[in-house]
Amino acid sequence: MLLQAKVIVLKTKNLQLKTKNLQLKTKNSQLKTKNSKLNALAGKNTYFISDLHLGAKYMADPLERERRVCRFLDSIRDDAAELYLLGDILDYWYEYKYVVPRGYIRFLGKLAELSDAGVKLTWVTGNHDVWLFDYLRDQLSMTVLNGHTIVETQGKRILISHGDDVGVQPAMYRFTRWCFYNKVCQWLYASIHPRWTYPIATGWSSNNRTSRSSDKQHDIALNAASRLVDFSREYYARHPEVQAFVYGHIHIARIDRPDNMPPVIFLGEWISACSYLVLDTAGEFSLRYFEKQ
Ligand SMILES: [Mn+2]
Repeated sequence: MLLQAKVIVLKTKNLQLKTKNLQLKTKNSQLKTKNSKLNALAGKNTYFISDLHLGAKYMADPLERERRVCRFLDSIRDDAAELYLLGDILDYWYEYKYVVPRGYIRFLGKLAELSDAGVKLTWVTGNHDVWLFDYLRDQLSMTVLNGHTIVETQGKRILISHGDDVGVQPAMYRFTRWCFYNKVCQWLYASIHPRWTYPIATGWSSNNRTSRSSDKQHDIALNAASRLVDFSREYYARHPEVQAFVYGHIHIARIDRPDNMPPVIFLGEWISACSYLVLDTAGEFSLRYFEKQ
């Protein structure tokens, strides 16, 4: 009897040891994967783009623009550790529970390729691509952020935002933005057939861009830029650990270096200029233009 009990105890102990061994092996292989991912990212740059407005009706050749964006993504694939998409990437997008809008095939495929190649993707929603929920997030294994966030990349702490959620904004704009992000409003909107909402949303988006003269648009953008610099200054006073501010939204490509504070960077747009920002491994920012003509 005693011998039998001893055998059982020994068998159980053996089983426990085997389980522990298996757990250690799994942990080891997880660490190896993590390590190899980190090694693959070492020595690579961080890229930022915004305001591609893909699919916008007012673009002369939306498909050509999408192809150009794909050529850009190809060009950074082997050199990018991270890619930040700071909003208004798609001119209109609404993810329903069971279906998603048509279009953007090449672009989304290219993002999937980058993601599979190990490039870390982060998408901050803008005022045109608010309704990005779990579909693209899961399909592209990316992080989706709503509103301004501090991120750390290349050893730098950076505040990123599309630019529509910070600084002084008109009350009407703040109210519209609140509705856009409100779960009840989203549920009500999603319950209307896209046959009705799609033309209204895309028509509104295009009207916003084409109803004002380019001079007027430029004035509005310059005002918005100075409000964003003011916001950054105030934010930096409360959070001195921030080392840069990066915004989209205003369609101006510029690096501001105000006195006694970190740089404030505006990413520009891809309707005509095709600008993007690179943060290299030395921690230097540079604004560049893709296929500049
Ligand atoms: Mn915007």
